[in-house]
Order: sequence, then C-alpha cells, then structure tokens
Amino acid sequence: MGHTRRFVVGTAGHIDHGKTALVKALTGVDTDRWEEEKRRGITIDLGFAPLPLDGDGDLQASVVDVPGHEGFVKNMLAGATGIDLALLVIAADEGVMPQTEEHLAIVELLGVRRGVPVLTKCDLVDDEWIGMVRTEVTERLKASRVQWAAPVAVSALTGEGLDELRSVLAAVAVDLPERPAADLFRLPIDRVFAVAGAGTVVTGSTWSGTVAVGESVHVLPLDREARVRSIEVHGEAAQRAAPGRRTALALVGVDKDELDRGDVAVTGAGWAATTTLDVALELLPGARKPLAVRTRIRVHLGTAEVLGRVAQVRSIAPGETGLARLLLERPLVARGGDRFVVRSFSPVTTIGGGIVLDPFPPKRPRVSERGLSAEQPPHERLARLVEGAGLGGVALRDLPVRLGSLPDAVTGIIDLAGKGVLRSGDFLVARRALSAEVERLAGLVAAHHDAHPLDAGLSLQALRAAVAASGEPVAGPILDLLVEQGVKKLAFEVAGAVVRRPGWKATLQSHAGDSGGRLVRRLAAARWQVPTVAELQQEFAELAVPPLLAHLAREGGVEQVDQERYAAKPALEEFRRTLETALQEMGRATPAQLRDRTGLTRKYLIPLLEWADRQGITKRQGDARVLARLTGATDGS
Ligand SMILES: Nc1nc2c(ncn2[C@@H]2O[C@H](COP(=O)(O)OP(=O)(O)OP(=O)(O)O)[C@@H](O)[C@H]2O)c(=O)[nH]1
Ligand SMILES: [Mg+2]
Repeated sequence: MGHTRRFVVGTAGHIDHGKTALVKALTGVDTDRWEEEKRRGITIDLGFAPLPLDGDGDLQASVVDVPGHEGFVKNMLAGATGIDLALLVIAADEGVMPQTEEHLAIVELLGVRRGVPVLTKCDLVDDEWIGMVRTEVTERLKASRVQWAAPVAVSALTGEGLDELRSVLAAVAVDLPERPAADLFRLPIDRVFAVAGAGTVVTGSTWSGTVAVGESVHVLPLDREARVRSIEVHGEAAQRAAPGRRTALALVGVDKDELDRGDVAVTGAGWAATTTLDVALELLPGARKPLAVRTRIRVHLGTAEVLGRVAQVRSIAPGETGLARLLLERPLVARGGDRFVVRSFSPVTTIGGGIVLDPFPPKRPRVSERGLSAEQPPHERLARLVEGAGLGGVALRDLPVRLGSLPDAVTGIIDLAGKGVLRSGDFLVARRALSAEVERLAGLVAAHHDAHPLDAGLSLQALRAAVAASGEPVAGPILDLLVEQGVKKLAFEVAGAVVRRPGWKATLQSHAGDSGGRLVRRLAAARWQVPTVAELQQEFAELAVPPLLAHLAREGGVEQVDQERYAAKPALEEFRRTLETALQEMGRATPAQLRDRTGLTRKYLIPLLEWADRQGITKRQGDARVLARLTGATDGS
C-alpha cells in the first residue's frame, strides 16, 4: 500500500483572475454554487472540490476556492486558515493587483509554508508577455516567507499547463509537513447546515488530531458536548476524521441555529473560549498608521472574526513586530502558537497579524513583563507561563492547548523547563512563587509564636487556609508542595497537626521564662492586691498574658483565683494562713472584720474569700465566714 497523502489547497488572488475557473478546470467542479455568484459572475463565499493527483488515490488534495472581491476578504480568511498549500492565482493579462498583494500577505501571516504561483488566462497574451509577468511574479515572491514553486502558466479555457500544474502540486505535496494525528482534534467550523436524516452538519478543514464516529466532540464557545453520528472526509463517508482534510461532521446534541462559522469542534482537555490573548503582533509595512493602544481591530483566528482592541502596547510601527494583549469583544477559541490576521475596523483592510503566545493570560503582569516571545522554544515559554501563574500554578492537562504542543511532548518540555519549575501531582508551580510564599508563611508561624508563646504552633489547617486567603484558589498538590518546601528549607517544621519554627520547643522555656518571670514578679509584688488578667494585659501589652498565666499556673508559680485573676502562689498561701489564724481566733468573721485584719479593700478581699470558699478553707454562714473544717467537724457530730 502506498503512503497516502491528504492536504488542503487554497486559492488566493485578485477578483476575476480566474481562481474558480482554474478549480473547475482541475476538478470538474463549479464551486460558484450560489445564485448570486452565478448572476454576478464572482465568488462570494467559499467553494470546495476534491482534487485527486494520482491514479490510485494515494495523493488526494481538497481545494478551497476563495473569493477575490475586496468585500469578501473575511470569507477568504475563513477558507485560507486551514490550508497546507496556496495557489496564488494571477491573471497574465493584469499581473499583480491589490488583492493579489492582500491575499499574499494573509497567506504569509497565517504561516502557510508552501505555495504555487499560477499565471492564468495565458490564452489572452503572447509568450513574451507571459515571460515578463513570470519575471515580475518571481521577483515579487523572492522575499516571501512562503516557499513558492516557480510560476506555472495555464489557461482554464484551453487546458494548457494544467498537467504541469498537477505534477508541480504532486511534487510539492510530497514534502509538505504532515499534520500530526496524535494531537488534540480541532475543526474550525466554516459551514453549518441541517441535513434531513443526518441532523446538524458542520464542515471545515481539520487542523489537527482525529475523531471517530460515535465519539464526542466539544463545541466551543457554545460549550456543549455533541456526539459524532457520521463523518465525511473529502466528500466520502468515513469512520474517522483526520488532519489536513476537508471534514464534515454530523452532530447529535446541537442544533444548527446554535452554531456558526467561527465556532470550533475539539476533543481533549484544556480547551476554552477566551476573550484575552497575549500575542506577538506584526504590522504590515503597507499599514497606513502605527498600531496604538486601544485601536479597534478585527481579529481573524481560525474561521472566526471577532472585534477587539489592542492593549498593553506603546505603539507598533508599520513593518514592526511587538508584544500586545488583545481584548476581544466576543470569545473565540485559540491555542498557543496559533496564527491570526488583523484587519482595521474601518476602512476594512488587512493591516497585520501575529502569533498567540498565551491564550489564557493572567491579569497581571502585563504582556511586556512576562518574558514571552514568538521565537522562544516551548520549554522557555512554559517556564514563563508557570512563573506568571503564581501560586495558582498550571495544570498539566491544560498544557497541550496553552503551549500548542503535542500531548506526548509535554513531559519532555517540562523536563527542559529547568529548576525554576516544580511539579506536584498534576500541577506545575514556579519555585520563585513557592519560595516567596514559604517565607511569608514562616513569618506567619513566627507571628503566631509571638502572639501565643505557649502554643505548640500554628495548626496545619490554619496555615493552608492562610495560603488560599492570599489570592487565587490554590490546588491541594501545590499546598502539599509548599509545606514540603517550607520543611526542606527549614522555614518551619511540622509536628503532628501543628507547624512551628524549627527548634521552637527548645526555646520555649527561656522565652516563656523571661516574660513569665516578669509576670510572676509583678504578681508577687501585688501580693493580695491581685490585679485582673485584663489589667495585666494592658500593662504587658507586648505579651500574650492569658496563655502565659495558664502556663505559669501549670508550672506552679502562680495560682488561678477565679476566671479573671491569678495570684502569686506564696502570696495565696500566706493569705490562707492569715485567714485561718483570724477565724480560729474569732470563730466567725464578716468581710468588714476581715478587711481590718488584712488591710484589703472589698475589691481585693471578696475574690480571695470566694476563692477560699471554693478551696474548702472557709464556708459562708449568713454574711460571715467560718472555717470549713472546724464547722464541718462540729456540724457532723
Ligand atoms: N480567456 C480566459 N478567460 C478566463 C480564464 N480563466 C477565467 N477566465 C474568465 O475570467 C472571468 C473570471 O473568472 P473566475 O474564475 O470567476 O475568476 P475568480 O478569480 O474566481 O473571481 P472571484 O472569485 O470573483 O475573485 C470569467 O469570465 C472567466 O470565464 C482563462 O484561462 N482564459
Ligand atoms: Mg471565484
């Protein structure tokens, strides 16, 4: 079995230069189907025709015929976007004309690699004239970034040159880069219609990947899953769609009225409609004025045309390329590395185009500060994207779309991204973002120790919550990595459910001893005039007084009197002895009598008496107190 080649050929060229006639002469198909096209003798919308290039069907092209009229460049763009090879059609009697130039620029901006210039209507001119036009065209295309074959002179009328054109096409096709099948399926939709029995049919040139009958595609921006009921490739029923081929999908689960040219059918993860693109934007040398910030433009990407504005750019002069952020008025579907064309809002002319560097840019930083460029290899762009993502990180599953890389290549790209990119589970996060956060968290842990010097540390749960509170949601694996890094860098240590400063336990005694000693000395000086915890806290504002007192009570230096008071242990012992002596002498005593005996005002005396009651030293008898033990012994007899 021979190696089958499938590719899409697109016409390009000025109005009336013979594109449709050439397609008809090559394929036998008249692609001007519409009544208006027939009546006006011009092409308005895209036409399609299969073009077999050899006898056994191994080499099969599909032709997209586009309109040359300057009013329909928008349709031309929708057709030119998926082509592998351009046929630049130039009428020999007219030569290079305005839309020859515009279509040439579009084909270049879209990154079409190969092309064949075709000089048509050769029956209308003599050989000498053809030679002149051939020279003019060859000269004009010399500087083009498309690799052009030598011009082929043909006549659709006489059939002259058609065989030569076929063999040139076949020769070029052999070294066209094959679009990889092991990629995400993507079909930018150029037509939508309903077919009785088949339901909703969408067509387009498959850009990448494959999908089979019975599988599902995701339709965007609609955001809907639709099952593929049947497939046609190059007009024939097929089990599977493949890249570089004209494809029709009959879809179940979506209505014809819900879809439009510009929508996209895809498979795989990471796809989403977007209204913001970070791009490298090129302004054509022929553009009439520089592209300044806020300029309203038309963005053509895939088969979509969306209005938008240029942001975050100082100014791009004609002939220059610069970084810009595009803010779109409606969402479209883009992938990293996608080419697009920009037309001015009014008058509508093609002014430039560019490459998508990031289809999902973060709000900050600005595109100019992100270190992105159209020239950098994927692993460098990945490093920049991950850095820009901060603690939110980048999900692995999003990378094929975001970078525009083959799914199989992603692991290798990550390996090359260097030490700045860390992986945890299915996420990538920048080492720099992690380090900054680890430092911040170490600060939080330290602050917690200061505020709660006797606590074992900050709870792990509180630490993780503090990360989330700092901005965008942070995925579990990234939180895990943060804690791991913090521990590795000795920023903190994890003990059970608690995070603490490394060696925190060892410093506990001396740290508490110092502050605790001050409190103990203060309470000893107060003796029976016991201050409240609130008063102490006011006095020792820099200390966390309540936990410190609780700690000192556990150590035995102080004793809790009631909810609001702690007293120095020796002072309380002394009060107990004084009280017992007084009551042994007096039998019973009122607070007024005890006030005289102790020299304490009611404010200080009452809490101590109630403490003694609770301790079982004293007990109340009316408004007086008696010793609990003695009365107990007396009463009990
Ligand atoms: N004599 C002669 N006339 C031709 C040839 N090819 C096209 N024409 C005529 O040129 C006119 C335009 O041809 P089309 O094929 O419709 O041109 P087109 O480039 O498709 O035009 P648009 O799609 O509207 O841009 C028609 O009247 C054709 O019959 C040719 O090789 N020889
Ligand atoms: Mg035409």
